[in-house]
Order: sequence, then C-alpha cells, then structure tokens
Amino acid sequence: MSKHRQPVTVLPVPFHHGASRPGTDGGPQAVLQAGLLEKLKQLKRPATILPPLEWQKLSKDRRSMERMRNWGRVQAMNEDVAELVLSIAKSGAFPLTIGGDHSISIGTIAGLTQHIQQLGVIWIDAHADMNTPKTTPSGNLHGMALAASLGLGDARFTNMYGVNPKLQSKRVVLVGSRELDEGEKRNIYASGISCFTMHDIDRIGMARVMERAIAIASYGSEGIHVSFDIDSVDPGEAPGTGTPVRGGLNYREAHLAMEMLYDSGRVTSADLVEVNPSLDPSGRTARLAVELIGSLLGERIL
Ligand code: HAR
Ligand code: MN
Ligand code: MN
Ligand code: MN
Repeated sequence: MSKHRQPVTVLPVPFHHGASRPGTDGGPQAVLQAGLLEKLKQLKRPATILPPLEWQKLSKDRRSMERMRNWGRVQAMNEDVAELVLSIAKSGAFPLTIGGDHSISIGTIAGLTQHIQQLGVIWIDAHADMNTPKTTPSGNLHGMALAASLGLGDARFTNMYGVNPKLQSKRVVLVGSRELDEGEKRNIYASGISCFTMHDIDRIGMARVMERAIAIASYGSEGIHVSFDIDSVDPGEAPGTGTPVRGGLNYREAHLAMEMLYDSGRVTSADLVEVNPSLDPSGRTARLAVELIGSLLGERIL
C-alpha cells in the first residue's frame, strides 16, 4: 500500500471531451515537463511512464447528446483507461493516472475495482462530480464521474465490466467541496457518501478532516484511491484549470492532505486531473501538481 519503494506506473490520459473547454488534453505533458519523473527518481521510486493513451486512434466515436456530451469518446477512452489501470494494479505497481478532465476517473475506478475489494475513494475537489444526466446543468461528463462510480446515471457509465455499483457509499468521501448544484446536493444526500466542505475544513481544520476521511475510506477496504482534482486548490495557487472556484485549499492544506494520505499507508492508487496548461502560461499549476504527487508518495523535509 503505497509502500516505501513500491514502483509507480504513470498513465498519461490527454483528454478533454468530458469538459466544456479544451486544454486538459495538454495536462499530462505539462505535468511531465514540470518534472514528474525527476520527482519519482528523487523519491527512489522505480517508475514507468506509459505512452500517452491514444484513444483517438482506437475510436472515432463522435456520438453525443445534450445531457451527456461526447459520450462516445468518453466511453471509448474509459474502456482503455480501465484496462490499463487494471493491468498496472495487477503488476503490483502503484497506478497514477494524469489527466485529462475528471471523466477519466470513471475508467480508473472501473479498472481498480476489478482488482481491489471494497475500494475506498477520497475525492478531493471543489466540485462533487455527483451529477447524473438528469441533474447536470452542463451535460459535461466530468461533472458525473463520481455519481457513475456509485451507480447513479446512465448504464453506459455505471455498468462497465457489468459491475454496478463499483463503490459502496460508506467508503466514499468528498473533501474540499464548495460548488454544488442543487440536484447534486440531493444526489449526495440520497447516496449517503460523506462530504467535508471548505466550511468543515475552516471549522475543524484539514488535519481532523483528513483523519476522518481516511478512517471512513479505509474501513473494511483493501485500499484507498485518491482522486485529486487540482481545482480543489485555491485558484491563487492553481490558476491553470477550467472551472476554478475561489476559496479553495491553501498550499499548506493541500500538502498536509497528501502527507497524511501517505502516512496512512492505505493509498493504493491516485488520479491527478484537470490541469489545463493553456490557462496558465506561468506553469505553476503543473509544478504544484508534481509537488503534491511528491507529498502523496512520501516526500518529507525531514
Ligand atoms: N457541477 C458542474 C457540472 O456538472 C461543474 C462540474 C465540473 N467541473 C469539474 N469537475 N472540474 O470537478 O457541470
Ligand atoms: Mn480535441
Ligand atoms: Mn472533478
Ligand atoms: Mn472540480
């Protein structure tokens, strides 16, 4: 479980069709350029970087509809992501997917749950991604990824591998939420997942929030998947993302969360998503992403 020298296999997923604006397809390259491989070397992690997922070559499926935009491409991409993540997990390495918009996590979780029993998920995000085609205000599938993994929404996304739901709500936790749609709030309550908003972080502090989140996601599980949306961090630190929301995690809180996840010894995989370098000429968002991955994989000053 995120053991000291466990090898890491990175799967770059250049994809933006789950979101309104393009640009997250450049996320993986930006994060690699910002020094991901060097960071893994520094942490003495045997690392493999897979070639970026070439979903385009395998599918020209342009099917789309208003309440599930680009569903053909999102589905084709997720089938490949699921298979690759599953094979990484089976190899014994730590799967680290670099997005890409957050719709890629439908595939990550589908693949992981073929290998890990009772997977726990900590979804660190300004948003909950708990919409369904019925409640979505945008039709963007990145806003439906967690709901789909809990069995809410369309069978094209809830039923990969014929398993539905992939996750049990008692082991699923949102952290950093601060922009929820009305239908999404209803879905959160009805599903029974746990939700720690920015308000909770302000009141009881990130340390206590993460202690609780880790306890909830670990209970009876073989591992925790961390799905980290960079827009969880305040836009002052992470401007390069498509749907920024002010009032986010500060630099220290984001690192503390990742450090506590490492210390728990329970984390078995991660996604780092929604980095959009076209919105950040400074490159600081991608550099922050590399730093946070470092903290998640055990980087310490002492
Ligand atoms: N809730 C809104 C929707 O469904 C916006 C969500 C999307 N943005 C993200 N996901 N980056 O976390 O469209
Ligand atoms: Mn494109
Ligand atoms: Mn998200
Ligand atoms: Mn988000």
